[in-house]
Amino acid sequence: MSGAELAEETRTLVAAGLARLADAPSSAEVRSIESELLGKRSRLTEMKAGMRDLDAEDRRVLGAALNQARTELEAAAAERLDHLAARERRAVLAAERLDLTEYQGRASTGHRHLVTQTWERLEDVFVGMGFTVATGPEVETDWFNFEALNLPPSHPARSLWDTLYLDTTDLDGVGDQQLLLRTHTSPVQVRTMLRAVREGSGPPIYVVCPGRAYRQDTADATHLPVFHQIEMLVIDRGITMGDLSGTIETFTKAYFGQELTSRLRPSYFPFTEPSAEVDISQPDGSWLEVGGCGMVHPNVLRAGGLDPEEWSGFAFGFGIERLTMIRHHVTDIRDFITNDMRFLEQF
Ligand code: FA5
Repeated sequence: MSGAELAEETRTLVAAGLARLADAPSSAEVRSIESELLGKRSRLTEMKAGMRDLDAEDRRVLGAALNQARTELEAAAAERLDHLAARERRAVLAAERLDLTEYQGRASTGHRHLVTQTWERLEDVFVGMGFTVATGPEVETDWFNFEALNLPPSHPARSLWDTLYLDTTDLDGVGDQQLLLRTHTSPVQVRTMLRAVREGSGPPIYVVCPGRAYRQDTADATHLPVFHQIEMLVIDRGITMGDLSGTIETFTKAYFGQELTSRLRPSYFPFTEPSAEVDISQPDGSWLEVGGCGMVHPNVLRAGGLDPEEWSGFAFGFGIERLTMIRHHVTDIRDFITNDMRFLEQF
């Protein structure tokens, strides 16, 4: 074959190669076409090797054609690789794209968080039952959180609450008071008694105290390190355990409806005697613990400035998140704090 004929063949090979490269669906395919066309065993390499048998003029014509073929095919392969890389990048970006317009045009007023809604509903239910609402600080003294609740410093039951203590060494004016983040809303019991005595407004005392509590608990399906409780305190003359269980059952029906019921399981809290754990029935027949309760211990009445011979009372402390979980069939308490709109919008 003459140099001109061979050069013609290179142009046919290049045209076919360019068409295949333009359609190659992936970068792997581009590389395989490239090696098929330009590699050691390709027709173009074979032609190059055969050049030594040609005369000078044919060799020049074929040499130029082979150079041209290699340049064109390599450029086309590089261009196709660039194109595919850009397309893959676009696909990744499209897959990771967040559609922020999803929330455009919707009512943007928002609404109260489900736990806040429960907090407010609970206040409504208890106010409807004749209670007033009291509050206390989230940063507490060791005395209110523990000692006044019949838990002196060395009491082993302190380990029931994994407490977050505050380092007060650099806080002028605090003195040697040990400050902590309250582990429950029970310190409000003693604060309320002392205030009632100081102001001459009671007893009788019928209050509920909702608020935040803190523990070194690791988050799991039923625990958070920061959560909410609602405390109830009743102090009057001749209060019995029957009043306590009756109040809890009245509350259960008022808050959850007639079909749910409560039960008390004997338990231990240093600030109540006797003490019980409160469970509420679930629609599937199981029971979920929502809090603790009991008759106010005489030492707690004394810390609150009241005479245990004259006054008696009961108290309970419920987890607000747990009550919310039962009422709204939430199975993982962590859903309350992850701020996933798909969860929040349901309530
Ligand atoms: C108390 O905190 C007692 N102060 C309750 C009490 C009050 C007893 C008055 C007697 C008289 P306890 O540690 O069991 O008890 O917590 C009460 C409820 O708070 C639990 O049943 C649960 O509903 C809720 N709770 C406790 N820890 C967590 C937590 N880490 N995350 C979410 N809820 C919690």
